[in-house]
Amino acid sequence: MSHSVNVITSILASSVRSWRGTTTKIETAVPPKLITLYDREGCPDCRLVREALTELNLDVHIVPCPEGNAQATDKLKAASGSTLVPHLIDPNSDKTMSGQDSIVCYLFNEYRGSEVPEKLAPGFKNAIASRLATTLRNGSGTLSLPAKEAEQPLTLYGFESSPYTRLVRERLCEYGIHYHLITLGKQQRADVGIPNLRMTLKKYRPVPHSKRDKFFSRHGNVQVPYLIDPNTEVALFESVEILQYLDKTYGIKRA
Ligand SMILES: N[C@@H](CCC(=O)N[C@@H](CS)C(=O)NCC(=O)O)C(=O)O
Repeated sequence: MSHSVNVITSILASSVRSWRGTTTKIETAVPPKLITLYDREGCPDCRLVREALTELNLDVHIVPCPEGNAQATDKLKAASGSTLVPHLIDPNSDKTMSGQDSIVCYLFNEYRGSEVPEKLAPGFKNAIASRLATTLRNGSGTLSLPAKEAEQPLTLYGFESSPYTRLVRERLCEYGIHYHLITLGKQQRADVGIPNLRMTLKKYRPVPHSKRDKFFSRHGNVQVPYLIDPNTEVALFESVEILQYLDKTYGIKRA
C-alpha cells in the first residue's frame, strides 16, 4: 500500500475513534517507574488502553506481541500466565493485570483518582468502533514479520490518534521491537494542527514545563512521530523516513 493510502486509512481509523487519544490534561501524577504494556497495535482492546495512556499523559514501555512471534508469546506467557493482550505491569504499585476494562479503570483510578470518563468507558460502542479502526487499517500491526532483534528499546514520541505515528507503531509491532512510548497529547488550542499550521496566530509555545515544552526546547517545534534508536544512535522525524529506516535496519526480507 502506498504511504498516502496508509495515511488516509490511518486518518479514517482515528476518525472512527472520534480522535480519542489526542488530548491530555497535565495534572496526572507522574509515576517514577515506567509502566510496561504487552501490546498488539492492531488489537482493538489494546487501542483502548493506549488511548487512555495518552489521555492520562502517561509514558509506557511497549512489549509488542504480534501474532506468530513465538518469542514474544513466551515472554507474555511468562509475565501473565496467558497469551492475552493487553497485559499491564505497573512496578509503582506492584499491580499486574490483563484485559482492557480492568486496565483502563485501574489507570484512571491510580493516576487521576477518578472514574473512567464517559468517552473511554468500557462498553459496546468503543469496542465496535475500535474493531472498525483495525479493519480500516486492514489489520496492520497484528501479524509478525521476520526481523532482527533490537537490543535496547527504541524511543517513540507520539500520541495515540496521530495518523503518522500509528504507521510507525504498526511496524514496530510487526517487527517485535520493544520501545518506550512517550505520549505528547495536545494540551491547549495552540497544540492543535500540524507543526507549521496551528490553531494560533501567536508564535507557538507549548504549555510551560510540560513534556511538549521539553521536546520544543530541544527541537524548536513539536512534531511526531519522532524516533530515537540508541542501538544505532539514529534519531529521525518524518514517518516515511522512519519506516524506511526500520525496514533497512531490522526487517529481514523473505527469499
Ligand atoms: N510529514 C510528517 C507529518 C507529521 C505530522 O503532521 N504530525 C502531526 C501529528 S499527526 C504533528 O506533529 N502535529 C503537531 C503537534 O502534535 O503538535 C510525517 O510524515 O511524519
